[in-house]
Amino acid sequence: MNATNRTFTMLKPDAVANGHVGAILNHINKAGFRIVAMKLTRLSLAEASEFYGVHSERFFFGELVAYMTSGPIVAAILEKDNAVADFRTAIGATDPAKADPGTIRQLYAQSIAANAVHGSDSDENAAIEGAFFFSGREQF
Ligand code: 3AN
Repeated sequence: MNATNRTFTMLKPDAVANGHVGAILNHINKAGFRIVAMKLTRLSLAEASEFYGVHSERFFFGELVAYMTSGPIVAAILEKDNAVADFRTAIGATDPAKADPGTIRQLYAQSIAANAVHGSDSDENAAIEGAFFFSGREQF
């Protein structure tokens, strides 16, 4: 299957710390995504700064990097037809207060920074972000 059918996600430190990993993975599977690769890991400051480099000029960059390095995360590559767009729908708006009912962020997120999950915003970024965490032989 080619890259247009894959997206990349992270279950963020709040989701892991609050014990929501199982529920969120269940939600992801029930929404029709297959887990292609997955690991529990923790980002260093350098890794988080590189991963979020596109946001380096935004006012919230320091907070974002500090937050994303504050505890373990679950990184995963997901596969489904129309994966990037369908996963953005499944997670809901960046601000959980604005996320549609039944979305992952509405159900499990705390705030704009601690918003439970990351989802790639394009096929190109899905491929870049997946490769940031996983080699080809770690993808099933
Ligand atoms: P999304 O993750 O929905 O694509 P982006 O790309 O606008 O959202 O933002 C990237 C990440 O930066 C978000 N997931 C969020 O955790 C964080 N973020 C966005 N806006 C803010 C903000 N105003 N304050 C703190 N963190 C923010």
